This record gives sequence, C-alpha cells and structure tokens, in this order.
Amino acid sequence: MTIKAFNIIESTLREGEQFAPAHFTPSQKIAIAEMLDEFGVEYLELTSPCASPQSEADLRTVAALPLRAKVLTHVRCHLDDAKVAIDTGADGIDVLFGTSSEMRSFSHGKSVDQIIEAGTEVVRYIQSRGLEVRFSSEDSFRSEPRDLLRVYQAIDRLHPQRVGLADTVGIATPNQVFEMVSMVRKAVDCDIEFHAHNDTGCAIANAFAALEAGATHIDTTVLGIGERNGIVPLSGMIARLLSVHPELVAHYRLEILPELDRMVADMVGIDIPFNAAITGDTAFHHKAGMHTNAVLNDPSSYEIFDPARFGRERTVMAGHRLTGRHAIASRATALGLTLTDDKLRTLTSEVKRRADAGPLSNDELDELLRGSVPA
Ligand code: HCA
Ligand code: CU
Repeated sequence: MTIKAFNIIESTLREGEQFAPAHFTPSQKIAIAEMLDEFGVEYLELTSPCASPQSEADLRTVAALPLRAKVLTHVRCHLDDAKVAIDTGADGIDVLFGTSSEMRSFSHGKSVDQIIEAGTEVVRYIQSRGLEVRFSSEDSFRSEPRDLLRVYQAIDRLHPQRVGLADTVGIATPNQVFEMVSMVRKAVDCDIEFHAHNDTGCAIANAFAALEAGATHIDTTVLGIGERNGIVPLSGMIARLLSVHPELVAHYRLEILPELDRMVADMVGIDIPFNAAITGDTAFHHKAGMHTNAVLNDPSSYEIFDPARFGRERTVMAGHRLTGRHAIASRATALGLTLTDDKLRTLTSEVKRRADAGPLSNDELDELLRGSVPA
C-alpha cells in the first residue's frame, strides 16, 4: 500500500518521561511542547494525570497553551482514570489495555470478554464527553491475533478515532508488523496507530512497515527516549520518510530538528547518539579518501540528504591516514594555496605517513600545507 498521509503522535512528554534519566520540570515540558508544535507534529501525548499531582498540573498547563498540535493524555483503560483525564483540557485520551497472555496472566488477570467490556465502557464514556479516543492493546505482538481482532472489532463498532497496536517489548520484525497491521486494516474502519519499542533496533523499520500496511499514526519521541532503550526517534522516522516520500514530511520544520534533539539531550543529560539520523555529530562527516573525493565532486555521491536542509554543514576530514588527494587539495584551496599535482601527491603521502601515528589536528595539517609552499 502506498503511504498516503500520516500523523505523528509525539510522546516525549509521556513515553519519554519513562526514560531512566528523564524528569522534566514544568518549564521544560512547556519548552518541549512548544518546540514540537513549531516543528509541526500533529499530536502531543502527555503522561497520565493520575501519575502524580504535578503530572496533572502540567497536563493542564500544556493543554492550555495556544498550540496547533492536539494534546492527548494516556491512561489505563479504567473509568476512574478516564474521569480524572476528561476535564484537564486535553483534546483526546489514549487508553491502553494489555491483551497478551503475559499481560492477562501476570498483570491484570482479565479475560478477552472482560477487556472488551471495560474498553467499551471507557470508550463510550470518553465519547459521551466529546473527546477524541484511542484504544490500544499493550504487547500486541505477543497477543493471539484472534483475541486482538475480537477486541479491535468490538471497539471499532463504537467508532473511536483510532485503535493502536503496541510492540511494547520491541520483539516484532518488519514483516510481522506488516502482516499484523494489514490484518487489522482489513478488520476495522477507524484509523490505526502504531507504537514501536527499539529493543532490537527495529523501531523505525517497524513503524515504516506499519505505515506501508495502512497505519495512519506513528508514535515517536525526541531521540527515541522511553522505557528501557526507547521507541521510534523523531529524527530517524523523518529521515526514513524523507528518503522515500519527501512530500509526506515537507510540511514539517525540518531545520529545527538539531536544536530539538540538542535541547532534549541536555534536559535528560545525555549526548545526541553518534548514530542518530540527521542530528548525530558525524551524520554529514566524510572521511575515507574514496568518499571525500566523490563528495567533493558531487555531494549526492555519499549523501542522501543535503545537510543544509537541517541547518547543518558537511565536513570533509583530511588529516588522517585514510585521506585522499582531493581532500588535501580542497583544504589547500580553502587556505588559498595553489599546489602542483606532484606536490599534492607528495603531501598526501606525507599526511598518511605522519597520521599513521594518529590523526593530525586541523592546525597541524594547515601548518604542513602552508610549509610546503614557498612564501
Ligand atoms: C508501556 C505502555 C506503552 C503504551 C503504548 C500505547 C507500550 O509503557 O508499557 O499506548 O500505544 O509500549 O505498550 O508505552
Ligand atoms: Cu511504550
């Protein structure tokens, strides 16, 4: 199925709060909500107001901000929780019920019929109060497909905005996600949300497979922060889509992704991971001679995105033993030096020889290049 349109449910303020070192202050939550809104996400999901008094206060504060994004909160599928959430100012409520045998035996001990009964009661209540509602099954990929379908179809008859599938333990493969979402797509009329954990590094691939199978909403967090090693990172999901369906992400303010990732990394006290798509430190760094030569000729040889789209710059490293003549020539030109071909070859060999003991700093390289040309 071609991906037509999709919505981001940005859960840094809910799943992201479940990241081990995360503890957002009220003003940090406001800053995150505002920057995500500026970026253009369609939804913000916030921690349950039942979690703590400050969580409820923060939900009310964020819900009252003049944002374009809709504000959701996330609660257990209990009427008591839904009642607390209903008049916080949130636009919608995401409810969650465990359907796997693991959850049914070790967590809440309910049968499929009881899940349907409780889900129906809560969904109807939220609808009667005029809010958007989503019903999600926790641990969907260790649930019996038969049970899942029964639950989703019963809930779909109530016409909620969405049902959600959650790979809570990060066990699913892209093919499994594709199959499961395709099956649900055929069984329900409402929209489908997908939530992917990253325990095996498949979160982005799984979310993409879900979209290809007809999911309409994807959960992300900034940097992918969340329970254990987190979920789908916003920048990575954008990169995945941008590379194949640029029209689907053209309306987002892509250039603020580096600032967004940096801000949240600082708040939770981590670095932006080196391998983060788009925002990782080395995402637009080129090193080996073969790469630098080609990139200096035409950046698209080794870059699928123009770094300028994200306010970033390409860097070509030259002072190391994997360097090549083009990288050295380019640095020389930047210094205003003109080198003959012979000189360039000798200098490149010299850099490689010296750099066998360790990379040259920029100053060391520049000194070597300047020294090679008579003043
Ligand atoms: C959890 C809940 C959840 C919920 C996902 C959803 C999960 O912390 O266990 O509501 O879609 O991963 O199942 O984050
Ligand atoms: Cu989760």
